[in-house]
Amino acid sequence: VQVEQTYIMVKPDGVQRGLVGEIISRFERKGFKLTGLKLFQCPKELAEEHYKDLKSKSFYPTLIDYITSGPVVWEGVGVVASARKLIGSTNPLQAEPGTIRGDLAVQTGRNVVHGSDSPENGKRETGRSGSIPDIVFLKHCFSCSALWFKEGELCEWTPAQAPWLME
Ligand code: YYY
Ligand code: MG
Repeated sequence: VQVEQTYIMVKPDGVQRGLVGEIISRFERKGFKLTGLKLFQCPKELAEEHYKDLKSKSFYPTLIDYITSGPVVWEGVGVVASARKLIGSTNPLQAEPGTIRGDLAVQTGRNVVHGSDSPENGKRETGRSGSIPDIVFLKHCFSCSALWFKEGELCEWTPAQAPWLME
């Protein structure tokens, strides 16, 4: 099975509104494994690098102003696409009930959470990709740095529930 990483960020409005536990809880209950977590004040340069693909957009300056965050990383089988479904549409008014944005937000500019949009960006944002048991990969990933996590900030562990989640 292909293990992917995604970078989930509770955005500043989510932290201010006391939704960190609620949002993390949804990923925990789904069965994804937490591999890194930190509360972090995002410098402007990092926010600009993270959202560099959106630089030409009219909302870019307000987006950069808005982002200062408490990031978390999750990993699991197919976690990138699955996390995007749990999060819901970018515009919370179009997000389905039951999704994080559908349940907890009303405006695109205050949509409480970020999730990587592809395995490639999951790697760019967390510093990890590929299958965890691969020793060569582990050596590689622990020596590489990513946008949001430094070397040594991600954990390697086996959840006790693993055999009850996947056959
Ligand atoms: O991946 P996702 O967060 O769902 O949307 P993106 O298209 O990557 O945009 C990133 C971020 O920018 C979005 O979460 C809110 C903000 N934004 C905005 O303020 N106004 C828009 N029309 C589109 C996006
Ligand atoms: Mg995006």
